[in-house]
Order: sequence, then C-alpha cells, then structure tokens
Amino acid sequence: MNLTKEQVSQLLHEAAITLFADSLEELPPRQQYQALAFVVKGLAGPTWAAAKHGADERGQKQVYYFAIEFMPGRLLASNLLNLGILEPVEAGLRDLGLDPAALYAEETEPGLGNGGLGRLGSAFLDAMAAVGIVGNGNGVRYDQGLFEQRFVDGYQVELPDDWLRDADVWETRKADRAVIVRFGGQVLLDRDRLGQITPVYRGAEEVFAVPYDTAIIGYHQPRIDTMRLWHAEPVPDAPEVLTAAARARITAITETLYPDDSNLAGQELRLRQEYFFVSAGLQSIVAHFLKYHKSVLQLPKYVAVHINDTHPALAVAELMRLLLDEHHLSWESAWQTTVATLSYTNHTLLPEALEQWPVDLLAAQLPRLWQLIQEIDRRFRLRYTGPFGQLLVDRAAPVVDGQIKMAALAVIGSHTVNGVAKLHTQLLKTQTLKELATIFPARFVNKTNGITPRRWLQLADAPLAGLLDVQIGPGWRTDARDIAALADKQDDPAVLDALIAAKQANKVALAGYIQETLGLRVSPAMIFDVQIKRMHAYKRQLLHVLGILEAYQALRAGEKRPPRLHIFAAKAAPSYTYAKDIIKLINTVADLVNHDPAVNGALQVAFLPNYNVSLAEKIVPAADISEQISLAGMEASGTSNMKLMTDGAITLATLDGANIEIAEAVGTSNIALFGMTAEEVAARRTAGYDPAAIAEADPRLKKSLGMLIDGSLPLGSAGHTIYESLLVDHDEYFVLADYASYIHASRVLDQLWTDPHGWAAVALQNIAASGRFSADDTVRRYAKEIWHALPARGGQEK
Ligand code: 26Q
Repeated sequence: MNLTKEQVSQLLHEAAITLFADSLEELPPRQQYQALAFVVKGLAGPTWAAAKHGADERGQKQVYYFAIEFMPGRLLASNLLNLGILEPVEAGLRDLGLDPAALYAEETEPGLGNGGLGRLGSAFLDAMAAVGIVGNGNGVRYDQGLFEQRFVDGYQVELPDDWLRDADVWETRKADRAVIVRFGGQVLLDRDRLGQITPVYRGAEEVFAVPYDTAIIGYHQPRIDTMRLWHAEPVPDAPEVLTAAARARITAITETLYPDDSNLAGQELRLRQEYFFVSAGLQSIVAHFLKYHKSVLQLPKYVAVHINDTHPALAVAELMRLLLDEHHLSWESAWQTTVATLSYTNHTLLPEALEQWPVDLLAAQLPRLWQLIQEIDRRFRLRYTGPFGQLLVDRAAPVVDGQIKMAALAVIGSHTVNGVAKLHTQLLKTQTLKELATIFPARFVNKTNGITPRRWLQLADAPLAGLLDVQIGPGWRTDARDIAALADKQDDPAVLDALIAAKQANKVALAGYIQETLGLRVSPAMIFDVQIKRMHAYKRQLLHVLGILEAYQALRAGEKRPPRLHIFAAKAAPSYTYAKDIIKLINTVADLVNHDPAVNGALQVAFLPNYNVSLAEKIVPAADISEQISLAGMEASGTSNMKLMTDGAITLATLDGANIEIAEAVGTSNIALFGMTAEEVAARRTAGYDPAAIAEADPRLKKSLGMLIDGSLPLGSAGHTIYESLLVDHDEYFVLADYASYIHASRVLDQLWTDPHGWAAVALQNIAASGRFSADDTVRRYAKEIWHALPARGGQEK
C-alpha cells in the first residue's frame, strides 16, 4: 500500500474530527491512538471487504481455526507493518510531534487466553494471512480477559481485565450474522412429512450468538483474513420475557475467560462456553458454505475445521447434528463428511489437564449432543472391539465410567491428529493416547509449533532487524529461512560487535522498564537471564530459584562470577496455591539478594508483574539466556524458547518439547543442555527416587534448601510448603535430580560470558538457525499435510 506522510497527517486530522470533534493536537494520547487505529482500519477496509467473497468465488478451500483462546497482542504496529505503511506513518507522526511508540502503548491488549495455546492460535492466524491461506479464527469474545496481575507484599493479586472499557477499535460487530445456540430442554425425535427424523426441542434455553470480526492482515498480501469472536446475548424480540436470572445465565457465557491452564475445571459454565462458540461457528460456516455450494457432502472439499486442543471437540458431535438433523444426511455420510472436515491438535500430556465431562452434566446441557455422542461411542465399540479386543477399546472409547473423554471424541472424529513437537507427538502415540494410536496409526502426525518473526523480530527487535538488513539484506523479512545466511558471519568481529551493540540497546530499554516498574536499578552489563511462561510446577521455576540461591551463597563466600540479573514473568492460576507459593518465594528471594550489599551488583532478581504479549515484547529482545528447564516429557513444545532464540538468547535447557529440535538446529555446542531425558525420567520413576538422599549428598543444595526453612528468608508458610514438596512429598518434578547438572550447565554459560565474541558467535548461530521455527512454515505444513488447503500464491515451502 502506498501512502505519503502528508496523507497520513491529513487522514489523522480528519479522523480526530470525525471521532472526537476535536483537533488532533488537542486530543489525549489514548484518543490519538484511537484516531490512528481508525485510519488504519479504514485503509484495510476495501481489501478486507473484497477478501470476504473472493475465496468462495475462486473455489479456494478455507481453514477455520477453532480455539477457545486467542492472544493477538496489540495490533496497531503489526497492522502497519503488514500493510507496508509502517515507515510513512511513523514519519508522519514524528512530523506532527507525536511519538509512535507512545501511541502504540496506548492500545489495550486483548488477553483472551492463558498462555502458549492462545498465543499459538494468534500466531497461526497471522501466518496464514501472510502465506495466503484463507484462514479464519473462531473463538470467544470474553468481556473480561485474563486477570491483571499485581504483587502485594510479594503475593499475586488478581484484578479484573476490563479490556473493553475504551472499546476495541479493531472489532466490528456483525449483528446481521448472529445465530441461535440452544442449551438444555428436551429433545424428542419426530418424523416429518417425508418420513425423515427431525428432533423437536422443548423448553430449550436460546442464546443469541453475535459475531465480532477483526481483520487479520497478512504481511504484504493482497487479501485479509478474519478472526471471528462470538458474544452471548439474550435473543432480541423473543416471545418470552426473560427473568433477570435467565438473562444473567446467558450473558455469563462470554463474561470471563477461565484463568486456568493446569486443571480441568469440569464446570457447567465452561461446557456452555465450549458449546457456544463451537455451535455458533459451525452454524455460520455451513450457512455460508451453502450460499456457494449445493450439497453439504462437498464440505470437506472447501472447508477445513481445526480443533485447537479438546476445548472445541464438541465440534465432532455438533457437525454431526447439523448434517443429520438440518441437512438430513444418513449417519454414514454425515460421519464421513465430519471426519473428512475436522482435524485436531493436542497440546498437553498432563493427565490432569485432559478434559472429561460427566455424562449427567453434558446430557442436561446438550441433550441432542449426548444422544449423538452415545451413538458415536456405540458404533466405535461395535467396529473396533472385534479387531482390537474389549480391553483396548474400553480404554480408547469416548464414553467410559460416566465420563465423556474429549480427546477420544476428537481423535475418533478427526482425519488427522497432531502433537506440537517431535517428542510430544512420540509420547502421545506411545503413552497418553496409545490405544487410539493403535487403532488409528495413520492419523497421528507431528507439527512442531512456530512463532511469527514479524512480531518478535521485525517489530519487537528493531536493532537486530536493522543488523540483519545490513548483513544479509532484507529478504529474511518475507522468508524467515533466509536468516540462515547470518551463520557465515560468525567469525567477523565487526558483525559480532554489532550484535553485541544491538542486544545492549534492548537491555538498556528493559533496564529502564525494570526501574520504572519495580524501582530496581539494574546494569545492562549484567547477563540477562530470562524465564517467562505460566507459573507451573512442571516448568520448574523452582529449579531456577535454587540456582539463584546457589549463586548467592557462592558470591557471599567470596567467589567471583559474571554479574547476572534473573528476570521472571509469570501468572499463576488463581486456584493453584503451589504456583502462588513459588511466586511469593521468588519475590522473597528477590528482596533478599537485591538488598544484600554483599552481592550487590553481582546478582539481582526482577520479577515483572502482569506477563502478557506486550511485556514479552520488551523482555524477549533483551535476553541473554533463555531458561527452558521443564522436566523432560512434560512441556508439549514451548514457544518462548523459539522467540528467545530468534532474538539471540542462548538456551539453557532440558531435552523437552521443542528444545530438542532447537538443539538439533543449532548443534549441541550452541546450547546449554542439562538434565535427564524423558526416558531417564520414566526409568527413574519406576526405579524409585529419593530426593532427600540427593540433598544430603550435595552440600550446596543442602544449604540452599535449608534457607527455605531456617529463617534466612522471612517467608512465613511458603518456604516450608516448598521445602516439604521437595523433601517430604517426593519432589514430583525431579527438581533435585536435575539440580547438579543445571548448576553445571549454568556455570558453563558464565564461562562463555567472559569471552564476549565467543558468546556473540553462539548467539549469532541461534539467530541464524531460528528461521525454521517460523509459524509461516508451520502453517504451510498444516496446509499441505492436514488441511489440504494450499495457499493461492507465494505459499511454496522451500
Ligand atoms: C481446560 C479446561 C478447563 C479450563 C481451562 C482449560 C485449559 C485452558 C488452557 C487447559 C489448558 C490450557 C492451555 C494450555 C497450553 O497453553 N498449552 C501449551 O500449548 C503450547 C502451544 O502448543 C505449548 O507450546 C506448551 O508446551 C503447552 O503447555
């Protein structure tokens, strides 16, 4: 798109008058941001409008990505970049005396997700748009996103996230596209005049699902995709007047995001959320499809529906319902059509996070779906008990012991199932879903996650992006694989110096933010050692804390070490008390070391509150070390590992999730690996594990653990709880088993730090190898091998 800075100025002034009846110069920054966003939305409008029917008219297959969470991050700068107008707009703003970064910071980020899964969904939408796949997000428009986190006396406090207070400039309410979603009541099966079975609903609760659409602008692309989020409202002009309680039950559906990614909640409201966006999405897809095609039998040829984790797995039964009840297919053709349309990604191996719904709950809320799920279960057992035996089929079936197992439903109803990293896919096939993998071996494939280099490199890390342009030309901006060309420069001292300078600039900026937020003065000369992700026992932030205590003692004993700043950011699920204890512990340790003159300047800890996409954009570019230290076999993939690598951090990692593939990509000399492998963990579990013996045998460790309970930390209960979790309650995540090798690997990095060019050369190799983790390539692989929806143009995989 072509735009001069003079045009930018004119459009902005006009928008200020239109929106606020005031001159741009008079507006507060928030309204200046809104005026700019309004201009950008207007500029994208014609392309977006044209895209809506283009794909159908060309007969191009469309992908619908169903996810109960999305985390797009702030959109203004990203939209400017993707439209190709970032430079003229920023120049225009500066001419007007406005600071682009300050305007971007006015945007409230939609935190409509918990973590990795939601962020992945948004990265995929961005990537699909960039490579020319006709993609659509389908999700929930929560009135309240993930809570805002603050620390009070070191404890996490949760505040509501009122992200719509100022209205979201990017969304468009499409009241004319609303559909009705039904819950509860009774379903009778009747025969109509043609003798076809039709269900008759009695006393169902009707919910009006209103879509809000947001443009997903692809990088330098001629078309624009859509993220559609559904909002629950009472049906307007319904014959019956609703009580206040009945209205509240309806609006509750999209009121808040469940702030938990660790335990299945098993609550009615969660089930209603899941069915709500699945039913609304499928209804609107089928209705739209039939405007262009005669028979629903053609659906899989033109439509792929992807189920992101099991949260939308009801899509299996809901699509069957639509095909059977509303389009009168036979069971066999409805089933064939459903399986050929759907595919499913699993994101977790943790048994406690695998969704199951009590039959009673589901049958009461979704009586027709329950009938269909019983029939799916019955036919599954009938078909596979002969070949595979009762025992195996019982373990694989969707309805067992009064519970509906959503992963089973998703696998049975999809043509393809994928894990999100090689190890994860392997463990899915051999452990978590092994019975289903025995029955459907060809369905299981791997698709390692990816990240968008536009947000994490082009936007968040301008110093490094500029360096790449100079050193290898700008081709990497369209094809991240081209970053590999940087590898040749590792012996060029000028390039290494430039890399150090780019990192330094980012560290100065983050140091400023840390000072502002925590009142902590840190030096950009320190090693910035980063762990950013949800707070979870299996992710082992606790191992990182034990590492800090080890360094603390060494420094107090007079040892010399390179100065290190440990940076954490993490939210804990509000009900996850152990995770909250660890937050309190980290803040307590931070207090101790940050105020101890004996280690002053050599060791500091900064726990930044309210981790979200925008905060990650500040931390990731400034990181020297990326801590990816989950217990092997627990982290499905991880994606912060990929972001941090892309921006030149060196990974300190266990052989878990995608860390293994990062190690393959950079070579073992460019990554600090430690700890047990997934296999060793499994063996250790069987053999029996004695954490107390490990502590007893390691004086450093024993001393650090002692600090948790001997009064060194003014802790109250958290220190004792954590101490007991390790030494009394058998240390479920093998923190102590990996402790010694963790400390060793970390010390190897200290050693490397003393040689700045040596360090920079390793960082450079990480950047050079990061291209393969671009979400663009990930979605190309999904498109080719799962969705069978090849991009219109520019989408060839190299
Ligand atoms: C389930 C039931 C009820 C309430 C909440 C949930 C729920 C919500 C969110 C369960 C899980 C999640 C989120 C999971 C998640 O983010 N998983 C991460 O997915 C990433 C993308 O694939 C991986 O990189 C991470 O390894 C994985 O932990």
